[in-house]
Amino acid sequence: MPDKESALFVQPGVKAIHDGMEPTKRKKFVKKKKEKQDLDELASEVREGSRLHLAKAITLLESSNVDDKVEGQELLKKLLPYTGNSIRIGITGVPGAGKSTFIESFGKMLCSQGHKVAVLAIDPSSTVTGGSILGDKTRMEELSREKNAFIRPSPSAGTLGGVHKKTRETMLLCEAAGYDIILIETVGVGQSETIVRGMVDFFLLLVLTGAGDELQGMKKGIMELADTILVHKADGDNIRNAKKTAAEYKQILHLLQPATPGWTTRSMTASSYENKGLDKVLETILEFQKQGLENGVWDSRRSQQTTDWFQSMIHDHLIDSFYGDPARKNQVQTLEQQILNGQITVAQGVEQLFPKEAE
Ligand SMILES: Nc1nc2c(ncn2[C@@H]2O[C@H](COP(=O)(O)OP(=O)(O)OP(=O)(O)O)[C@@H](O)[C@H]2O)c(=O)[nH]1
Ligand SMILES: [Mg+2]
Repeated sequence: MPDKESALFVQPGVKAIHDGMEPTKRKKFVKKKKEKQDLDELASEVREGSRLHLAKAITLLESSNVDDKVEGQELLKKLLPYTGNSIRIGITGVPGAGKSTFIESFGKMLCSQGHKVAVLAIDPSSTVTGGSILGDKTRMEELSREKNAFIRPSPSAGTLGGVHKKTRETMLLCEAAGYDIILIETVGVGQSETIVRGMVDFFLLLVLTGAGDELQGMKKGIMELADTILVHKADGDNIRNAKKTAAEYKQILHLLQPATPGWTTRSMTASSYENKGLDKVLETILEFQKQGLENGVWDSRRSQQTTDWFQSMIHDHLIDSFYGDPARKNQVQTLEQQILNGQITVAQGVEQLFPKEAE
């Protein structure tokens, strides 16, 4: 042993914890029981119609945090028995067609008749810019003051597919909260209207006058998604033109495939500024619902939509789990190069990714 004075001398330690204090057990992270109760509480607050709690619940479902995701789904499961009791209406049209203004006027009319109205939006631009709904919030100012209205901006993050999933879940929460009319606004560009068609009962297409050329240019595909085409801004000098345009649409609609079996797509005019024609729109929607419930189209469409939703989530999950593995990504890149170099065929590349189980 080196001399005590030597720098190499090591003082023999004391047999105790470093500071001589009693050791304390490290607390393991215990998930609080309380959270489960909170979820029940949140569910019942949502059901009682608290807008604050509804917003909280939606935020939970939109969260990308792993724990939140589990809780969000648990909450949704609790509320599932109370969903489905609304009329889900999709509203589309080119930018500036007046969708938000229509929703404001139509929503106010519905509230005044005792309905509870939830407004959601799928806005492809907001997934990029982070929210053009800001303008809508001011545009729907009067509706947002109604105690029977709930306006939720579109989730601003994620892919269109992700936004669509969140909007569906939000819709279910709103139903559990007692909203009997759900209005979903989407801009009539890109794929968003197909996505919205896949989650609503009734699809309304807002168009403007100017007929002729515009009508020619209008994508047949969008018209074939609509249950009603509404020539909007039918006020002032525009009334005559709007009526003419509506008649022209009617002619064209005869030649198209209807969006809903057994329902002839209607064409009508309205003005949100003057609150004209809005009652007719509601009347049409109610007639559509009545007919759909009678002939079974209403329920079968909803079942189909849920099945499609499930399938598309499986699809998303497969893609995510496949590309989520960095080794996979590298392998794909290497194979891609080999394919481009002519070393292997495309089919061989795929086979290497998914080798057949040995028999
Ligand atoms: N004359 C007339 N103008 C209207 C009517 N409704 C809306 N507008 C006007 O049309 C413009 C566009 O209205 P918005 O409600 O923002 O249209 P939008 O379709 O929601 O537009 P985006 O959300 O940008 O796609 C605004 O300047 C409105 O004031 C209407 O009934 N009559
Ligand atoms: Mg708008």
